[in-house]
Amino acid sequence: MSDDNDQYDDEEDIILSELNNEELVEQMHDDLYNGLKDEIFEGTNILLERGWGPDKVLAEALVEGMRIVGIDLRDGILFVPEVLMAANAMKSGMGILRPLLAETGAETIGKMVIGTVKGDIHDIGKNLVGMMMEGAGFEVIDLGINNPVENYLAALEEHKPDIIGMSALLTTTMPYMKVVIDTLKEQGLRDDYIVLVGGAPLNEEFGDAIGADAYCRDAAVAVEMAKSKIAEKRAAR
Ligand code: B1M
Repeated sequence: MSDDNDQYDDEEDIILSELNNEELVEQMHDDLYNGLKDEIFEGTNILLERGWGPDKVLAEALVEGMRIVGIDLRDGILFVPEVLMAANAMKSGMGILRPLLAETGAETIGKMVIGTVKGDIHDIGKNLVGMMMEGAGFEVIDLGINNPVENYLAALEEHKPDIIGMSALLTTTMPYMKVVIDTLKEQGLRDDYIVLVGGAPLNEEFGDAIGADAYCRDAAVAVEMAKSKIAEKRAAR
């Protein structure tokens, strides 16, 4: 067997369960980078078995790994197909964490319709927000990706939520959030709902400028904001 093959065998021989937590998290960042779905699934389970909370696994192993992927995509080191594989790998870990995060919520404290806006197919952050909201006791109706304003309107009619959540990851799609808010205003519906927006390219100033109730930096902020805005609204009634 050649040296090259020996090296390959060494790489194949990593046994995730034999790594300590720090090594395992680092390995998971690499596995996420390389789009290794099964390894992410296994690593997620190992960390949970070792007593890590689902929120810690999510933040330290998955979200941090995805942040590294994002930097290399930006710098032209990774390309879309590789990033898609990384996103798929992340989803295999999220599939395990979703019910665990949801378990902590006792009763429904409000209802949210959430979707990624028209032209945008990024859904990892939105899904995280949905999971964390479910975990906090909200009922979440997920509209998926690429939603024109009609989808939001139909969902409001059907589900009568307290909150509309919109996600956008592209500078080219974030202005569409204003289209949705303006349509709500035109139809006299704006004040019936709390509108929360989020996504990496947004900021608080943008949220204010388009007339949202709040910009949410991350999923944890989304949960806190949802709770406080609902409490405010109920107190005002
Ligand atoms: Co895209 N992509 N992508 N991508 N992608 C970004 C966003 C980008 C910043 C990468 C880069 O250049 N560094 C860049 C946007 C640049 C810009 O607009 N200025 C970019 C680009 C350019 C593109 C394409 C145009 C690439 C191309 O085709 N040339 C293309 C666009 C397709 C389209 O949408 N029409 C594209 C495609 C893709 C993939 C399909 C390959 C894949 C998406 C897979 C999927 O989502 N299923 C992908 C990915 C994975 C990324 C990066 C690497 C990671 C995004 C992510 O999942 N982050 C991203 C780089 C980056 O952001 N670092 C990038 C992890 C996630 C947990 O964070 O989504 O920010 P985030 O969500 C957070 C908060 O923002 C907040 O809470 C979440 C959890 O804490 N939040 C909300 C989000 N939504 C919220 C909603 C709320 C509240 C809070 O409502 C209440």
